[in-house]
Amino acid sequence: MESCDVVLLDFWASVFGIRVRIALAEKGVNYEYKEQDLANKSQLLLEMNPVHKKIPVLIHGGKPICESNIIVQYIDEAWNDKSLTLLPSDPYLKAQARFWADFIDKKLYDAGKRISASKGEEQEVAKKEFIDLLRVLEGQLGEKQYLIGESFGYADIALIPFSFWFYTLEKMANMSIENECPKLVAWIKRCMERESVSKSIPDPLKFYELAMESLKKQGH
Ligand code: GS8
Repeated sequence: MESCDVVLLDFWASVFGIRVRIALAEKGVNYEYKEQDLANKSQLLLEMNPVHKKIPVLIHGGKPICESNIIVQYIDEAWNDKSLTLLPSDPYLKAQARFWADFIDKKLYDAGKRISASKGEEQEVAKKEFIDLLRVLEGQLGEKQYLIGESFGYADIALIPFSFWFYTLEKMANMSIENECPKLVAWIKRCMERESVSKSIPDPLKFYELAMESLKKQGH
């Protein structure tokens, strides 16, 4: 067999890696998945992403592309299929899709981490911040099927991997995201009906186990 032209350096529980897996599945790209040990980084990862030394990295024809949202945009252009584009072609809608993906990157990851890193009063504040962010995203969704319109795309791919955390955050902070943001949860269910999404997101219980293990290690 010819060696694979497309390789993904990833870590199974990474929300950023999940974005790339979804985009590749949407485009029907075959690739070799290489699980990385982030506590003991491979020579390949260090060579392919010498700046950030982080996964995900997509290697296409020997050349690396780094940063999940940039990788998703690359996939959209490199496997160009007019009937299936992840970014809208309209410049305004394209800018909107990028705006929301950027908002998710700047806010959601840290807000989620703050919930798991805190307790008591501090956790209550973190929880409120997180729900407020989800409400902003729910407002953008409005009555639409997807974040930027009626088709699944770039902004949805930026957000949907975070649903993998929800079970854990709900348990940790004793909350129900469905009660707080029912339309967003309906959107999650809609996205999960796509094979590209359901096959790319691992079982949320596995994330819970990982999170509990890491809290134990930190002596929580
Ligand atoms: C973030 C990647 C990242 O944080 C992106 O691709 O969008 N902005 C980047 N990757 C983490 C794993 S996921 O939590 C990572 O590789 N961490 C290793 C490290 O920090 O040493």
